[in-house]
Amino acid sequence: MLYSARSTAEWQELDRRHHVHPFNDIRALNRQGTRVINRGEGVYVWDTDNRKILDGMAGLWCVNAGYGCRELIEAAQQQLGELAYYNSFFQTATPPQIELARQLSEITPSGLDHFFYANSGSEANDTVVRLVRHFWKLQGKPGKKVFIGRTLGYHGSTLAATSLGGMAPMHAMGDSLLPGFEHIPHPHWYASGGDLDRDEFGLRCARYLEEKILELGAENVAAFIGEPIQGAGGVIDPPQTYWPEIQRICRRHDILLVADEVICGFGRTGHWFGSDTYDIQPDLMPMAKGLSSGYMPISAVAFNDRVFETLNGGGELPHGYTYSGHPVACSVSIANIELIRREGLVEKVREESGPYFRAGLEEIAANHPLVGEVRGAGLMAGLQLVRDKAAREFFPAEEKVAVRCRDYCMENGLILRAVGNSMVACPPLIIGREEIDELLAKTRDALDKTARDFGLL
Ligand code: PXG
Repeated sequence: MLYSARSTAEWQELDRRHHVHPFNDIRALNRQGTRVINRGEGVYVWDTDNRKILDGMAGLWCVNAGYGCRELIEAAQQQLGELAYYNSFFQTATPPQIELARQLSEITPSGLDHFFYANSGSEANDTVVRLVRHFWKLQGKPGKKVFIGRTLGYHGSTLAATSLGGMAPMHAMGDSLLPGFEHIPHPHWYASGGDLDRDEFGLRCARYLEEKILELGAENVAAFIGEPIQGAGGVIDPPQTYWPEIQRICRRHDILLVADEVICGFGRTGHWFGSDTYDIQPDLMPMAKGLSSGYMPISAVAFNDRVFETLNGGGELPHGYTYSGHPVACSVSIANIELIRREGLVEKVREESGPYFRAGLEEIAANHPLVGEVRGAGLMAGLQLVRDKAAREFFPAEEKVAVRCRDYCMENGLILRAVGNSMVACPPLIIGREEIDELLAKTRDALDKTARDFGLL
């Protein structure tokens, strides 16, 4: 095995000294010591103490094909041997770039047939911001610049992506909220629905968009961006009334609609894209993560004809990255899409594993004092932890109830995420029934231990 000569303690010490971790309280992490992961197979990863852990988060919402997938590995090896790199800047292209775009046009919602490549979800969303503003200028409406996103939306960590997102601590860090970005409330019915039923609440939340557009003036608004289901915000699945109304409002005011598919894309919700699950017809669609199952960094933005033709008529497009459409990442993505198709993973998630997983979570929730709500679609789920189910009373943030539960999961050999007061799960799409059973049993045990700690059991 590569790099296996050091002990866990040695890795931890070097990590402390030299490696700055993203999204961490670094001092707290250093006190505790990093868990060093060095192997993966199927839905499991192993750490340097040889502990086997069920990865209920598919890495970071991305390893949809599972670990150790031969054909993805071989696609990378073969492409590295044939042509490790070439750019697409100077009237050149590579076959994997072209073939991947062709295959994407077959699986993305109809009308989205043109693709620009980048290397991460953040870069895809920066691309959206630059190209959408460019689009409106070319349309003769240079005033249309403002982007409207949502609270608890997550679109990445570059400056523009941070601004599109609605994560307050990220905005606060180094004044990262750029001018020209606005946010409306996210549609979490269980937390904020009050006396409205789910569908009424969905309409209410969508109409915040219209109010915001009227406040700003439609002549100043470029686009609305939203994840079909908000992932990093805690798997917030909107009421069925929400997206149709958002779409109607965007069309009515000639605002571009951007569906951020970085998490929802490539089968996660039981359809190829979250936009299929919610019947959204976006103008632009950023995607990443599941595009290559996380095996290589790659992202893309899909455009419809209107956006594409307008950009085409605009002379030189002064935008791009050295690694836009990296041939190795494109080859791996092609192999990944072929695998998803051949194995029928999207249909499996929709008809078998997704409903089985959901039924298991619903059963836990029905009998557990700590779980107020199950959210999500397909193999993407959020469990809302509550202090009092009947009164729908939440825990105060400082009690860190979900972090406690997450730590019990890890003691059980299961990785789940804690987001606010919710537990979040997003296992590889190849997960089988027995592995789902294991995930559910370990989750239930961790919930029991947490409930005992908080006096609920
Ligand atoms: N859009 C969405 C919807 C995402 O979930 C990004 C864009 C940015 O992608 P990159 O590749 O630039 O990271 C994401 C990323 C979490 C967590 O804690 C989620 C993400 C990234 C890091 C942490 O849930 N999602």
